[in-house]
Amino acid sequence: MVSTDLGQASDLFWSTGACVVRGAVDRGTIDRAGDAVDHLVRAGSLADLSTLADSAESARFRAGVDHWRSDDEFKTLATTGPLPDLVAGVLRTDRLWLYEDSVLIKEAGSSLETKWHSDDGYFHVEGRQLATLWVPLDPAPLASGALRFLSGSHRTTNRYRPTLFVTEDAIPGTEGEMPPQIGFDSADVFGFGLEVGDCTIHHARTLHASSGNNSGSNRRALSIRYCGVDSVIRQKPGAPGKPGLDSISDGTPIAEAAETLGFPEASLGGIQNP
Ligand SMILES: O=C(O)CCC(=O)C(=O)O
Repeated sequence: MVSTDLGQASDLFWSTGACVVRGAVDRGTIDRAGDAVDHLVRAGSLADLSTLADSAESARFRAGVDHWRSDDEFKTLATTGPLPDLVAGVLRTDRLWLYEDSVLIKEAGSSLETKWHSDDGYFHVEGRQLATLWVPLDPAPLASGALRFLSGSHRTTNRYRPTLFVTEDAIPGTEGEMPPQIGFDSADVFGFGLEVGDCTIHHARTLHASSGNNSGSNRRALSIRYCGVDSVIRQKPGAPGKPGLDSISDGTPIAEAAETLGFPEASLGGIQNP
């Protein structure tokens, strides 16, 4: 059982598009996630995003996606224990499905920024209750590349085109407006320096970005994307696919689609919803 003021976090999330929850992820969960991530690194299973930006620097930005499909530890972390409870509490949903997990390691000294983008262009779902949980596995001051958010951007009616993440180039074949690139010192941009045990949760439509890692230590993070009960399938041309998606019609509620897609439903209940 985790005690944290999820009510306040939820209010912040719905008013600004993102929130921080401090001290809510226990050491055991962090250690298990850290071991699982280190295993991926040792196995050479992560992609090198730095190559997309033609970066020759020795510090790299490495990432991977959908580890839960091949490693039960990632599935357990994403669907049981404190992580899904925090997201369900903030989204105010009594059912929650895992859409995708990602591992993001920005090595110390990597100058690669994560460019401003919103997640919903990459997701084949739509709805109000869509969020990404970002959990650092190492201390993550803003200088290490903890996320920055554009306040209120989750309320936009714009649909942003997914990009290559570390460059402003759009993924070929995708649709939408190009996301604006915003200075980190702009008045509407906010972010949180994070300790191990803290996490941020942002709405799928919130514009967000991160700096290079100027902190002197590697920044490992787990990013987990979830759908609440009001989500429906909406295919986005050109966005990275998911197995089984072709057999599902747009508008199918997530509770129905999840069975065909194999998206696991989280076990909720460790934290009281606000
Ligand atoms: O870790 C990063 O630099 C970016 C992560 C991100 O944009 C996300 O998880 O949605």
